[in-house]
Amino acid sequence: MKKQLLFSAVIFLLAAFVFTTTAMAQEQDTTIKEARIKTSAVCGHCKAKIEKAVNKLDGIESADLDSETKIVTVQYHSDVVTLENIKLAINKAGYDADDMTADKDAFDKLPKCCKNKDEHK
Ligand SMILES: [Cu+2]
Repeated sequence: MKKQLLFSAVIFLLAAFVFTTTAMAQEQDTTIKEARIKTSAVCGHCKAKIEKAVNKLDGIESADLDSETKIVTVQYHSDVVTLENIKLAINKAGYDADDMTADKDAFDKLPKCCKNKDEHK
């Protein structure tokens, strides 16, 4: 009878271990978040530049800018990189990101066609 009890305890501990490990693995997945950021992109050149700037950051799964809406969809690990960091990277590339405006020096260095953000709204 005592042996059976011990056996049950071992099974219980094993089950608890497997459950905890699975729960932890799932918890890691939930750190991936998706953000949609409105940018001041104008042309294909802008799209490439913004995607490159975002992808350069640590913790980015993917970045894809929609040429029609100028919205960049970013999948990122929220435990590695913050939404604000992503927007700052876009600002530093010379573009607005939602309510955060482009870095002035970076914007001034953009090719002329890429500065027509008001005409393309
Ligand atoms: Cu452009």
